[in-house]
Amino acid sequence: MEKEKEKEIEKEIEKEKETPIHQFKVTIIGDNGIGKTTFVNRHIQGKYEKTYKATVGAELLPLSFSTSAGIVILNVWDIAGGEKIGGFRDAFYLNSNAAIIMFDLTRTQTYNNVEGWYKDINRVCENIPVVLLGNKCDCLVRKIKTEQIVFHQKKNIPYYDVSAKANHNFNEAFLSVIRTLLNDDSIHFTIPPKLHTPTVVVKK
Ligand SMILES: Nc1nc2c(ncn2[C@@H]2O[C@H](COP(=O)(O)OP(=O)(O)OP(=O)(O)O)[C@@H](O)[C@H]2O)c(=O)[nH]1
Ligand SMILES: [Mg+2]
Repeated sequence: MEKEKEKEIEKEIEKEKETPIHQFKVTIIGDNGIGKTTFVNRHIQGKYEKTYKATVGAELLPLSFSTSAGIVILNVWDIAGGEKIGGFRDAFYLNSNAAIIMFDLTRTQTYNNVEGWYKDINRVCENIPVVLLGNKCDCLVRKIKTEQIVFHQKKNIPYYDVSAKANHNFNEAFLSVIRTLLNDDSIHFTIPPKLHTPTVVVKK
């Protein structure tokens, strides 16, 4: 009996050894107060903040995903949007493998600034893969209509309406980042990421 158990443990260890582990650095940027910190912290590994506390400088949040291509660890650098584009952020951008650019669907100016953020990160990380997210789609005061969002079409990058509060398209957004990073559109989650309970519902 003991021997059987030992064998089973050995098998498990072997299986784990065979599971590939991929690690990437992902930087999330966009104006202040658009929900970057709230969004990345929906993943249960992250801490959960209910009140708005502006990020100071940058915070690193390692998020782990179980996928058909193995374990994918995204070291997400959540960068404060408060100060003007350029300047202190360059050091945080260095060696990013992908970027998430976010804007706030309830504030038009945050969408108008997307181009600036795109240029800013491309200055440091040339031709970096980017996924564009429009956050707060749970809000009834949505100011930017779907047909007005065209930046992703110009750049040929993925776009998702998301809501950090409703967990809306969280999985889709990160799966898109992972697929882009591993250059494989067939990748899927083998275990869905554990997320904090949504606090609002998105009306379809
Ligand atoms: N309704 C709604 N509010 C949200 C959503 N996501 C974030 N918020 C709110 O927006 C505010 C700002 O969120 P943060 O995540 O701190 O914004 P940030 O982009 O990290 O801001 P900086 O750190 O200053 O760059 C907070 O009050 C959040 O509760 C969402 O999906 N829906
Ligand atoms: Mg923040």
